[in-house]
Amino acid sequence: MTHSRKMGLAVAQMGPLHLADSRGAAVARLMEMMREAKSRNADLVVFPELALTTFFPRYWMSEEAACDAYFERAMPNAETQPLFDLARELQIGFYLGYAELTPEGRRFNTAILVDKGARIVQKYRKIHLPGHSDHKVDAPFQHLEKKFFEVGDLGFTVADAMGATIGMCICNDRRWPESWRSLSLQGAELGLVGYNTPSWNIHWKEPVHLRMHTHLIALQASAYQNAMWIGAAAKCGAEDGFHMIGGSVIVAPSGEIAAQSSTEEDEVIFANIDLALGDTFREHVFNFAKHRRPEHYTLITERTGAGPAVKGPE
Ligand code: ING
Repeated sequence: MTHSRKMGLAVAQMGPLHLADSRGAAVARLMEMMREAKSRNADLVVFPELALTTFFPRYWMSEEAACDAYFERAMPNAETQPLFDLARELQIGFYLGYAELTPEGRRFNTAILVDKGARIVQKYRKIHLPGHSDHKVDAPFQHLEKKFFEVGDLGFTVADAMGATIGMCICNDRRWPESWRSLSLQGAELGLVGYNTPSWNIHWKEPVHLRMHTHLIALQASAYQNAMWIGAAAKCGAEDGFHMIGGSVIVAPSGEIAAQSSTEEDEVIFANIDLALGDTFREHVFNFAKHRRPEHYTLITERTGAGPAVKGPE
């Protein structure tokens, strides 16, 4: 075991943000949790995906209407500057998810990593966009991420900040092993992810407990298979009646859950993580350089959907 490399990691879970809630109200709640995270001696606090507004892709509207109501044209901006100022005052870094409208008019589901000096050190734009772009008029709600967002164009990247090599992804990305492996192949030892996960499946009668089950196994498996700590922050509870799961967690490189939320409200969870724990897994069982065989993995990047069987040697 290498010498310990401790870091205070907080995950700030948000309860519902309703249509009627202003960005100012959202930021005030984020600031309150940032203060609590600091009081727990956190170096970094993870906020959810789309943390400034309700999960608006559940509603059918034009892209223009969505942009006017839910997208940020700059970051920081007037509403979020107080959060950046507080981060600098408290000397704490943070991950923040929000809807990004670029000066060129492009729309992304975005997350940023901000360091203790309130400098944006990394930006990530969501690559795996779930849902649909058509209006499902008979569905109880929509999931229009494919309508409102472009596929992220920044790839999966890592940054060295707060004493760790940190990778980011967003929500549905956490269900795809390619996301986390792309980060761990760059040395990420801590992965951050915000999410908004409806508890109700509009496609088939999925038992509701499975939403939590698949959420947790995706994160626990990914942390273990990539020898990384993962901090995952939910926005959850019933937003204007539309329920989303909680289950914010801090997962260790062993795959064990080090901390988990127990409410569907604003709740800060914390763990004093030892980044050195991942070193052991990277040195032995997941020593990529020693054990991986990419020459046998080509299907993973050659194919998008499943295709015909690859015949073995006759
Ligand atoms: N939400 C959900 C998520 O991946 C989803 C969508 C839920 C897809 C369950 C598949 C299964 O957690 C977002 N925002 O991606």
